[in-house]
Amino acid sequence: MQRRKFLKNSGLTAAGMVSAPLLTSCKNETRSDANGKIIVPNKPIVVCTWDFQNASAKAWEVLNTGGNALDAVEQGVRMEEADVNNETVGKGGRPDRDGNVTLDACIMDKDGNCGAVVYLQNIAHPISVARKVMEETPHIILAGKGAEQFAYAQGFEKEDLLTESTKKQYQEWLKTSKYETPINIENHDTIGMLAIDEKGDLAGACTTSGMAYKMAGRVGDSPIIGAGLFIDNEIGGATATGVGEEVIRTVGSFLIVELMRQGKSPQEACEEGVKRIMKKNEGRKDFQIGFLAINKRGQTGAYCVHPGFSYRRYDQSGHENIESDSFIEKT
Ligand code: SD4
Repeated sequence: MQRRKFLKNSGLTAAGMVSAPLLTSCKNETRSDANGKIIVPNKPIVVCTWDFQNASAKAWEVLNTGGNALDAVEQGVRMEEADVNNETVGKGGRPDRDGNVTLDACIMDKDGNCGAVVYLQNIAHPISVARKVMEETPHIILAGKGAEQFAYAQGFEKEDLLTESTKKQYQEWLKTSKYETPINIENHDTIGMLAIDEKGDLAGACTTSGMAYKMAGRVGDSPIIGAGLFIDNEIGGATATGVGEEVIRTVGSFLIVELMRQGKSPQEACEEGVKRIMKKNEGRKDFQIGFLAINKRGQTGAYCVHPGFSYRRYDQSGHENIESDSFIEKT
């Protein structure tokens, strides 16, 4: 049902959107593809992993007032980094097995510029530090203490990221100290966000506290360009959530963008991405991966291993939470 709804919506034309409540003043230019078929890009548009309403609304606000995609994704995901009730991203994220909250994030723009921070401590907004790495340094990834020092030099404040709630949960966890990768943590998890602005340019951001109770020093897919996030302004973008080790093994987001380059729709590309992972893990059902993709025309798609993953989409027609189809069927 959800899938059909998605397919129907992905075919919306600009004319079909005119009566929608969130209509913007932007003009969707009409172009044709190689076969002469008329293309009406759906823009601006923003999508994010899971049902992060506040984050996507913030990004939409930026896009809907003429802001660019890069600012939209940064401002959008910052909402989740700041929300202490979200225990998988930013401040209030669950710690590693030593009790330290270590954050990973990356950002990528229309020109292929990118920045990332890994194993960052004491800073609530890793996405903004990642953007600074992209814009203010000759590097792409800064890690650990170096990233933290760089953040202070850029004016970021030191903050304790552990909350009463996550401290309590950690103390409880210590009783068994068992590392598990639960499926659909809290039903909202790492946030990956993809946007196309009024000019038709893409950007993406991904930010997380990683897998709870991971080994000290562990870095997942989320800050790795090509794994947790990839943007190609000619083709589209993709982002991932779930067990990062599996996403890295297939360079998931890059794979999905390349599959779209070869002509697959975002939906088909996400499905193929998950299938590649499952092929390497035959018989395993103990982990979740969710992929989300958008193409240059503003068509979107998502696919996951276990039922339960969804994504929120904001465009001129309004906004909705779209349930993703899954490799393992709903029972
Ligand atoms: C990671 N992909 O660190 C992230 C975390 C995540 O469900 O998305 N968890 O592997």
